[in-house]
Amino acid sequence: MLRKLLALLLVTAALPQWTSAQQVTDYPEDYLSPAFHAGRRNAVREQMPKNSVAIFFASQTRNRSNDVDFIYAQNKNFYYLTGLQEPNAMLLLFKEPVTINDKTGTEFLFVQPRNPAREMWTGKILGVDGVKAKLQPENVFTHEQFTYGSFDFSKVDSVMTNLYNENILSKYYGRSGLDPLSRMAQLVDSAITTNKKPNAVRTIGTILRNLRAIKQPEEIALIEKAVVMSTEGHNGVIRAIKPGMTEYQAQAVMEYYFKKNGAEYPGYPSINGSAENSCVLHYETNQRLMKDGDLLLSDCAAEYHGYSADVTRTIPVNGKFSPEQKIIYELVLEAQDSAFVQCKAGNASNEPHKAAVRVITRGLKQLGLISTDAEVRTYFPHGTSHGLGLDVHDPNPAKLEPGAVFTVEPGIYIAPGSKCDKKWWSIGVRIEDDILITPDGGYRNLSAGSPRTVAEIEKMAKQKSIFK
Ligand SMILES: [Mn+2]
Repeated sequence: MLRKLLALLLVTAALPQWTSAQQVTDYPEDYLSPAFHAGRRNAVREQMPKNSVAIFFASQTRNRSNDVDFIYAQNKNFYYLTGLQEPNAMLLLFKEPVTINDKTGTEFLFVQPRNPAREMWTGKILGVDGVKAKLQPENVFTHEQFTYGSFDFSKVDSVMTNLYNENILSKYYGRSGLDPLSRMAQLVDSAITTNKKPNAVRTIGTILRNLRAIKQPEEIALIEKAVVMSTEGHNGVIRAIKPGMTEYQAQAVMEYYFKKNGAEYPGYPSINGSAENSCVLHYETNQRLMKDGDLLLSDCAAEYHGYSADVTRTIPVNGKFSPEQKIIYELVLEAQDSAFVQCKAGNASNEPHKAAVRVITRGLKQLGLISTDAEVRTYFPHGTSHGLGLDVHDPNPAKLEPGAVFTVEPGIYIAPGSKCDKKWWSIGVRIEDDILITPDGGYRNLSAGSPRTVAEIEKMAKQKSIFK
């Protein structure tokens, strides 16, 4: 009996501990505020040319198969400017005030109307009143209220539209024309054409890129939360991993921590590549059985309220690096450390990359893996940094300044069959951290909560795991 009780106690102790450190109310409340979005709209408008209008479309739903859609993902520029997480919507931002449907102003948001029958299946639609109350834009209408002639384009010299990935209107008016967003795009197009200004469509991408490259304090707070969820996941995997686990089980451990902490999604498909798969930069299959002596390259991070982290750790499956793995690992680590030194305001944003390349080139030459500088790209074929924010690959300023958030992620990948001694084969190493440039002339490593050195990783690998 006592033994049974003891066993029960042990089982109970091993269960995951549920806490709500992130959340004390029924629903999360730490979203970006209406004032944040209003501030971003003002910042866009300030940079728009005279007599211009900027048009932003919400993302549409996308079908996965039969009657099942992909999980909805809002267009990030639209989210940045509105906070709205629904399809079938359009934002018009005017440089100067205009009158639409008897309302005069510079901001007009058209949204999908309430639909009780549909809401019973797929959840609440905010509708005009809900959007007004929750997001507080200047003027809100249903998308049905956007009709041809509802406003006069003749005073508009330039139409600036969407996105830095999808910056052409034709992307929309080439569609079926049946959904509300497509219809709105057609009406905008007709209005522009009627106005006989066929060359007046410009991209708004540059303005958005420049604004999004420097993060506001509210954004940094959300990125930090996503990063902490991610480092907790990496630490969970370092403790849990052992020979006989599969790559997808390592992924399950990782994503358990994301969900436990309130992340809506992974920020990108989780990359869990062991042995030869560690040499595939964006390996997402995650199907292999991991063995004694393998390395696991785990590039995984959480997304929280639209903001993504991006963290990579490379760890030995059996808890201890082999001599060859350690040599390559510590070369990548040295490259990352020397890249960190270049993370300061005023530096060009490619300085960290140059520093990392210098270290890896020198190291691979010393090991006899390459003989010329140019060959470094054989084993280190990617850049060291990209911006991080609403997109996992977010804009980064050309010159670093306070508020810039970006990755530092050098790597070395020696695939089987590489022209070198076989002892190096199947060693793929990337170490990736998330850096914030601070006003004091330095930086903060937001992902410092997960170990990077060989000694620290091997020590953590010996710690208890709820999954072992
Ligand atoms: Mn990255």
